[in-house]
Amino acid sequence: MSTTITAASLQALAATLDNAAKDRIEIDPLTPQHAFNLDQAYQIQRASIAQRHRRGEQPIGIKLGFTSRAKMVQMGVDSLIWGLLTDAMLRDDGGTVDLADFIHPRVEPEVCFLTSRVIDRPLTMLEAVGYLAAAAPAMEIIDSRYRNFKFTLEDVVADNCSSAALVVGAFSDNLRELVNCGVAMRFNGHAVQLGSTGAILGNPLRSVVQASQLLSKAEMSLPAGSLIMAGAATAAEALTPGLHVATEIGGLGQVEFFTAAGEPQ
Ligand code: OOG
Ligand code: MG
Repeated sequence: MSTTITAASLQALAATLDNAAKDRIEIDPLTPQHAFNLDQAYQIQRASIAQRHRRGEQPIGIKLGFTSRAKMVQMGVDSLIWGLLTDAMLRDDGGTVDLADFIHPRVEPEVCFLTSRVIDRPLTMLEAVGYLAAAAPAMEIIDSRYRNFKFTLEDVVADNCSSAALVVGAFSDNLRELVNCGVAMRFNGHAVQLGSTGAILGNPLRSVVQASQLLSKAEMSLPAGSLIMAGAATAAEALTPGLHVATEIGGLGQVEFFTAAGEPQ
């Protein structure tokens, strides 16, 4: 896409997305009005996360998106994407998630890695395990700022890949046997999504390899002790009040939360 969008416009779009997330107000997709390319979409994403950092939020890691066919098919987007996580997005395992924090939240089952060393170059599959301390069952709550969760690749990247919140279960050092583990996400005890960790790029460790390549291309590094959300193993499910939401991953255990409909602030 050829474009003449200015740095000032990129900043303005970042502010629009940051405000939409902060005030929980859905907006129309940006690309029909503003022609920006994928590189510029990442610039908008970085600028909108910089606003969060200015408000005191701390970086905690990164997330990958569209690492499974199930998600690509659900959202109609077929490229791997990545976004930035902050501490304000963390919710407690076993705790209550207030749906008033979101516009139209959905939940998806993921694997979360904890890094043990700084990642500052592209890693191979063989090297990846050596950069990780642990893995945990996790869920991501996504909340596109765009009306009806409808967006182009550039739109969703600018919107920090729909990141809204994450719940991470207990970490274990079982890193080598994650290739084909059963994944079950349940609402009030009923399975709503069933799948396998193999749906995540064939092996969720491949998300770490991909993350290292994306970081390197962006000339960024990831400190030791960071989280890497590997991407959803299945399609996402809409959240409603009064749910007990649990995800069980074979070999990693369970992560859970409850939903409540609080009053919007
Ligand atoms: C974009 C985020 C995709 C994943 O795990 O695939 C994602 C979206 O679905 O709105 O987080
Ligand atoms: Mg996700």
